[in-house]
Amino acid sequence: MKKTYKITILPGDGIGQEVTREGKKVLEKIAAKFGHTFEFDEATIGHAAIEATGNPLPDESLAKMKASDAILFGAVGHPKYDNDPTAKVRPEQGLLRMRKELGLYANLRPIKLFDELLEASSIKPEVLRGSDILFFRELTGDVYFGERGRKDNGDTAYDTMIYSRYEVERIAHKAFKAAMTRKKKVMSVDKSNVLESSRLWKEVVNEVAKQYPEVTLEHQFIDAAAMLLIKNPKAFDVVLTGNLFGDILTDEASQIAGSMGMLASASVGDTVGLYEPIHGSAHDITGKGVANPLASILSAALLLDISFGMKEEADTVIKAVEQTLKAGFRTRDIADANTPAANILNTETMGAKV
Ligand code: GGG
Repeated sequence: MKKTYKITILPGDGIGQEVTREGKKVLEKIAAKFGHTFEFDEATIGHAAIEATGNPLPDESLAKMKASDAILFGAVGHPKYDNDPTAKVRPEQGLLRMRKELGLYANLRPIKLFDELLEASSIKPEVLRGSDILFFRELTGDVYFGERGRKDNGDTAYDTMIYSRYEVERIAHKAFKAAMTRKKKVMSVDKSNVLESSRLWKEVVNEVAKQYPEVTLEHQFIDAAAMLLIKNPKAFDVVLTGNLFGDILTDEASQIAGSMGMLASASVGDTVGLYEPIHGSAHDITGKGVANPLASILSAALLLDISFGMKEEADTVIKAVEQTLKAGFRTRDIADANTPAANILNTETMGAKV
C-alpha cells in the first residue's frame, strides 16, 4: 500500500500566511502529478498562537508536528513586540522552543543562484556567476539559549554565548558529510580571537575534520567571512557556523541570490524535518499581496528531497521556478527597471505560474 505523507502546515505570522499558502499549493500539484498522497494539517505558532491561546507554541501544535512526516513553516514575528522590550511572551519564543523540542539542531541554507536573477543582485554578475554555497547554521545552542537577564536594577543586561562539545560535533559531521558530496571544502566561521565558546568550536571542528581527510578545512573569523562573502562568493562551498553568526551571514548571503524572498531552508536533527523561508514575517508588506512566495516554494522542494527522498519531484519544483523566472515573471523584490509592469506578479499569481 502507498504511504500517506503527513505534512503540518505552520503559516505563523505576517507574510508567513501568504507565502505558505503558495508552498502548499505546489505540494498539492506535485502530489497530483506524481500520484502521491499528502495529508495536510494546519497548526498555529507565534503571534497568531499568542492571540488565540496566550502561548507562542501551544502543546496541540507541537503534538501535530511530532505526529507528522514533515513541516512547512512560514515565519513568526509582530511589530507590537519589537516596540515593547519588556514583553514577557514573544512570537520568537515559539520558534526557539519548537527547534529545541523537535531537536532541530542543523539549519541548511542553500544559496541557490538563478541565472535569470544575476542582474537583480547587488553584486556584479561576473563576481557572482558560478557561486554555489551551502550554509550549516547550528540552531539549538549559542547566545539564543544561554543564560540571560538583567542586574543592577535593570541597568545591566547579559546574554551568554555557550556551546558544548557534542553540539559542535554533531553539526560539524553534517557539514563535512555534505562537503563530501560537493567540492570537498568546509569553511568554519567563528570569532576565536575573542570568544572562548568560539575557541571550543574551532577545537572540535579540527577534531571532526580528521575523520574527513579528503575535505579541505579553512577557518575564518565572522568579520572576515562577512567581507569575503561579498568580495568573492565563488570561494565558498560549505560554510559551518553557529546560531547567531549563521543568522547574520545568511541574511547577507541572500543578496547574492537577489532577495531574501528567494532563500529556502531546511532544519533537521533528531526527529521530523522543518522547512521554511529564511525571511521573517515582514509586517511592512503583510496583506498587500506582494510577498515573494519562491522561498516557500523552494522550501517545499527541500521538504520533498530531504524528508521524503523525492529527488525527481524536488527537481521538478526547482525547474518550474527556473522556467517561471526565465519567462520573465517577477515579484516586486526581484524586478528591475527592465521588467515590464505586466510581468510583475503578486504572491498568488507567482504561485500559480510556478
Ligand atoms: N522564517 C524565519 C523566521 O520566521 N524568522 C524570524 C525569527 O525571529 N527568527 C529568529 C532566528 O532564526 O534567528
